[in-house]
Amino acid sequence: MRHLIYIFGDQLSQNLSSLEGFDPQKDCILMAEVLTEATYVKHHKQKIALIFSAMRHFAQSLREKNYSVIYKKLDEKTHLNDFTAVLNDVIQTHQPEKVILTEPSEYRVLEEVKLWQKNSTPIDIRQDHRFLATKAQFNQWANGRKQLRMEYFYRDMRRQYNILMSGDKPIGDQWNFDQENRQPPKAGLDIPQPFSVKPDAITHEVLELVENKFSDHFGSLDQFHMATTRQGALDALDFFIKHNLALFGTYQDAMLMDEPWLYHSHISFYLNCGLLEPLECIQAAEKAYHNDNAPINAVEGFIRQILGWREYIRGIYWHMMPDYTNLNFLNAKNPLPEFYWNAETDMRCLQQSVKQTIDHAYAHHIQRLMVLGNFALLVGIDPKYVNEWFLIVYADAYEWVELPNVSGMALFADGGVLGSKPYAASGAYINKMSNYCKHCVYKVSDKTGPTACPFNYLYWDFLDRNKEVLAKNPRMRLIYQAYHRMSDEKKETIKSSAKSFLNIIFHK
Ligand code: FAD
Ligand code: DLZ
Ligand code: SF4
Repeated sequence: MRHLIYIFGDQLSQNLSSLEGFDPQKDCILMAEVLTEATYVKHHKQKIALIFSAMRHFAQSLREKNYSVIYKKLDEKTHLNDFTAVLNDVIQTHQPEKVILTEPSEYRVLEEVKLWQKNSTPIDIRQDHRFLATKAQFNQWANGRKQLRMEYFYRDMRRQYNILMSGDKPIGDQWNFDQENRQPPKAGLDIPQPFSVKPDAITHEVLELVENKFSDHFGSLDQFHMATTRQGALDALDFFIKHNLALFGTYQDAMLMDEPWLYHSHISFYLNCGLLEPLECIQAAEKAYHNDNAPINAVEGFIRQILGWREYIRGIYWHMMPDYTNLNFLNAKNPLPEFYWNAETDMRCLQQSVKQTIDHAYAHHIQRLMVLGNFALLVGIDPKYVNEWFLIVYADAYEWVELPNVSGMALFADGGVLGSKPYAASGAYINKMSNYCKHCVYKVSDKTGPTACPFNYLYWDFLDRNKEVLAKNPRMRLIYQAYHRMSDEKKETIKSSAKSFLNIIFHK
């Protein structure tokens, strides 16, 4: 054997850098389902099912091109537990001249792979061209800047890839159309049924394997309907462009009872495991704009998520690792309340967000940020528990994208690297953007006391608890001025409502 190409479960693309120069006569691909990856956290069952089924389908598509593939299934008797054991075993049997791989997306796995450089078989670790900004490019942009604001990074990316540009100006003379976006939901919205794929024989086999081997993992497999092939993922993208893109921007932040999908794209699962590439998603949206199939506010809003946020988040991750995992700027120490696992809470917004996470391994951005993340921020849950939860429960979760979103965006654990102030909000925000409060036992209009929405007093209690570090932040000045204007009596009532509530959820 000449080259052995090791392909990981989130690298399911035939355009992968490690496949450049592949010679089917001389080279071979290695893929393996390994227990360590499936259990380093107890991933949602649907996440494991997606990855294993997509890996098996990908291997099949390679074999259809007459590529030789060594594929280790988890349920084979001879299967080995981790990437290193699998690689060493295959090297011993097949004696390749060289091992080639595309760099892993996560720090943890890159560290493991670096140890392979000590083997006698040479190893070629190539850059991952699926991302649109290289790590070096991001570092160059970030170094020497006081603030790493996504907006400026995004503008550079628009120019670099000539996306929604008219010469050197943004189309519509604005980089950002958010004043037209982020509307509250209206009654009677016509929300399309989500794109869904009926499991085929390969997926059925994987679903059975996951149910048997990972029965104690979070989540349910009952409603699994994800695409697990390249064609399926392209169909999902096409479905979004046709049915949801036009209203994506307008209702990007809206939340509705029993409506998990709304007008979002639901493509992060596919982007993050390699079944879709970011540039093709961006170009599909841009084309819809030029063909008058979607307005600029929707198209720009969607493109910003992928060309801006996704690349920026990945850049921050590699710029800040390994220290980023341990940051806890607000010194939050509380455990994760049980309802994050079972949805058993009277707080309707949290109950809905957790319930759909159990059912679909999916929640949209505002549910993650302003409901689940906001609550964890306000009550001071230790970032290590919050990160672990987010890494477990979403089918699109890999540390490179989960960690900056959780520690940086939701928890302000990085003290302002990613956001200039915490995304803390009271019940008023959730009430404005959803119909959850109408279906809740708590009253969003009440500020304190047993019937009041907990987000209301927890918000002020959070500001009070963290005033030493947050009051200095210029973007928090107005809110602290409002807090200082409150009477001592009101502050005491807030504190006592918060204390009773926290005592109950943390069993003190
Ligand atoms: P859409 O709303 O349709 O957006 C389109 C695409 O833009 C997404 O598919 C995604 O690829 C990209 N995108 C949008 N926002 C972000 C962002 N902040 N960071 C990176 N990409 C973005 N995204 C993940 O892919 N994996 C995670 O583990 C993850 N964890 C998150 C945790 C928290 C606390 C928060 C606040 C956000 C997290 N996000 C994560 C970002 C975002 O919520 C999801 O990408 C999005 O909800 C996926 O659903 P969608 O495909 O329908 O996205
Ligand atoms: C997420 C995941 C899971 C559950 N299982 C596997 C696996 O068995 N084999 C594999 O190659 N990849 C898996 N993955 C995806 C990896 O965790 C992902 O490729 C790493 O995060 C790369 O850094
Ligand atoms: Fe959530 Fe408060 Fe609204 Fe209830 S009232 S749904 S707890 S924001």
